Amino acid sequence: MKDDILAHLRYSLGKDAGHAAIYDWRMALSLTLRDRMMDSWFQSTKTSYDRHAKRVYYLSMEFLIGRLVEDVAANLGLVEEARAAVAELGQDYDLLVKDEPDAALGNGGLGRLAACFMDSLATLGIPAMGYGIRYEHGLFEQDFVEGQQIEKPETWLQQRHAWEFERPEVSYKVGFGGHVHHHEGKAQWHPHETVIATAFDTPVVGWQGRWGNTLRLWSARPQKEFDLASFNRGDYLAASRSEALARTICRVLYPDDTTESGKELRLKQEYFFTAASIKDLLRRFFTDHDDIRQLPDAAAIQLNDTHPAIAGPELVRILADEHGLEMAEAIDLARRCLGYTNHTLLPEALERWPEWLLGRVLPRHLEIIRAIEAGQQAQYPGSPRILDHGNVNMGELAFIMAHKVNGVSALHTDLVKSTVFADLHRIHPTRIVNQTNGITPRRWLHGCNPALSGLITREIGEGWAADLEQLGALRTRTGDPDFLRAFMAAKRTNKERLSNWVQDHCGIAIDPDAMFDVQIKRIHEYKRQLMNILETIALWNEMHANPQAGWTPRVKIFGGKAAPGYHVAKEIIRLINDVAAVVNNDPVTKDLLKIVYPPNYNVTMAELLIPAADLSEQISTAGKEASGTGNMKFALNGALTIGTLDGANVEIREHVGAENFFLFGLTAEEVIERRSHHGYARAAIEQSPRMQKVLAQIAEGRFSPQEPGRYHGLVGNLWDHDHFLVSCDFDSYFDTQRRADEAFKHQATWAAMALSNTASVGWFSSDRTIRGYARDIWNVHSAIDGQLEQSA
Ligand code: GPQ
Repeated sequence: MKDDILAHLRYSLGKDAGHAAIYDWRMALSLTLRDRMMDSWFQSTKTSYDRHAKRVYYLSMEFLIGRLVEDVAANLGLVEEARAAVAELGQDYDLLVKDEPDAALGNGGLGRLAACFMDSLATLGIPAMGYGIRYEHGLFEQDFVEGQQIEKPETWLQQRHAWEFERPEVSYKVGFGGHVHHHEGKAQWHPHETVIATAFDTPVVGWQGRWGNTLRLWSARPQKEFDLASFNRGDYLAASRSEALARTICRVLYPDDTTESGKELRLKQEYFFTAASIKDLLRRFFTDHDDIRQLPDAAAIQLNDTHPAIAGPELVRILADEHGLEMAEAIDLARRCLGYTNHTLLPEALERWPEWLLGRVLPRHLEIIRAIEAGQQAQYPGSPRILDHGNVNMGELAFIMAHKVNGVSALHTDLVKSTVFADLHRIHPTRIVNQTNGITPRRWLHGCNPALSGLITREIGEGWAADLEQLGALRTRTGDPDFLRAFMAAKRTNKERLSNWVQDHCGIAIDPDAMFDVQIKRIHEYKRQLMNILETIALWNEMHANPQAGWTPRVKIFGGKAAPGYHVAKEIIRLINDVAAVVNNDPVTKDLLKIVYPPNYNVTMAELLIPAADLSEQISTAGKEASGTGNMKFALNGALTIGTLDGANVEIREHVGAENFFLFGLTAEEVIERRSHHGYARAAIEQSPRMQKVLAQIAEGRFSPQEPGRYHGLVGNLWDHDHFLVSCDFDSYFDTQRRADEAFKHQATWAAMALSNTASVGWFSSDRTIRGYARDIWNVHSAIDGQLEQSA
């Protein structure tokens, strides 16, 4: 490996060892590791072709990948060898790892789920391809200036991306606008503008390198580079006009998470990558088929939310307009290929496009959507409408065009059936299925937590990384004091690692013996970071008034970004930072409470924080969090959850046992009921002196003395509206936190509870999730023997 690294340094980077920068060494190492994936990757492709295997096509606007060096090295079993080779070359392996940009081509849970799925598909040996967009700029970089979020462009592609292969020969035209020509019952779309989609492939090799799939991200380039005639005339702007759309389409990831933004460019992004992906999979299909009617036997196309929902009409367009199928047959055939995953019930997140806009950008698709609508209405009179009040409802479109629709946790799927898609569910009672989310144990335990995974492997062997339910064997160790001590020693190692990092990056000294209480996720009102910071203030008040009362010292850790246009979320960020500035400087509570909010939370930061957490905050208003996946990562790494009966919390609690989970708050049903009471928030606050005091302090400017009125709006909204019922759950949350304090004082019992979590959440592996999709939705098989036989 040493020789290979040196060869790459010389021949791929053009440097000799004496002149190489960290970047060069990191690239040389990455390219060396990438080489090691090739045999398995080629072999997998060949096997898929030889067997005419059905493939999964996972269409997603987001893949939140993070760094890859360690991930790839671990999957290939090359970590030790790589570390040694780099050391022999006089370089620091850990520094090289840290030099890699964090690929943030996603916002949050939805994008990270797609990345975990890619890992599991490869580990399970399921022939699959992920399709997405190669954004030039991923999710913005967050900074805090005077406590306020500032967004800066992210620049991961300013350096060469080590893992990808550009495929100029894999290019397709994608059209926009123009008109439709109808002649003798045939329709032909003549787009006004065309861009070229070019593939960039990243190999994704699963555990132990047994199988490799491809993540194919599309980049746009202009059809005509530039207009030489205009250029020669000296009209430089006109010369590059055709470039503008292409350059813009892949420029940046939309930073809205579970909030719709409705911009024309976003629609173009969605169609751009969907159209290129469909063309690509059809080209592959026709290499070994000649009858388009066999497509459902060869391709399972999964829509990650409605973002690629235009795949339905696009496939119908190709089948009808280019292959001459009757509209009804085209719709039916397309449906047999398509599955749709719903990730939210929040009404503001359900995509709707104005009909005029969709018709202008995709005129033929609008006609096809009308035909789909007409077919649905003819067969099921009174069916919910796709086209409605001048809008195109992408949820209804995706539902009607999919043979299976899934929710992402048991509760969420029930709510999908009883609320957003209740009427469609009555018409199609077998279409909705549940697939509870999962996480890859390779990144989220093996990779991020060497201390704990080393201990586990010594205890039960290394099979758990590909069969996470083996962790169940650890349940017998919850009564073994020696093992519990070792388990807590691993946690302690991770807490020290984090404490050092917090000192270096935030300048705050935190005590590894304190309880590390962590809430990391996008900032959103329904996730209730606001309730967390209110509880922190209440705790501080009581600690300050009575510092000798035997408190459990705490470090409250926050991480997360707000969508740039989401005003309330940004106020919450500022409040957390304002409160931190006051609390962290209080000499009375200095050994009892600290608040840490490092800017720019991302996958890499999660890998540092999660292994060090004692308490995992999963406190969304019941019925609002579709699943959550951070909740699973924390439990796997031995944190206890404080949480509501929401999303996958419900199933996590069933697995780990009610006695190992700090439950509080209203249920989803109670939330709905409570909302029907006029003035529920005011009534709740009036019954809570503790909350009243906190709200008064904020409103009086205790945390913003330079601008006492800064949070009038935020506080006023809690009294008068409080749509997410912070007021109603506050007291029960506070009391439950104090139960957690008590439990933490008894470290031996805490250790047993924490270990019960690690031992009991093997079911939340994304391998289990993918087996479920393979069986219930895709009807695909593993090319590695025995891989799908484990329980799904
Ligand atoms: N989710 Cl609709 C996102 O991260 N972005 C989105 O745009 C939508 C959903 C999340 C959802 O909030 C979490 O509860 C899920 O665990 C996650 O998707 C994956 O299903």
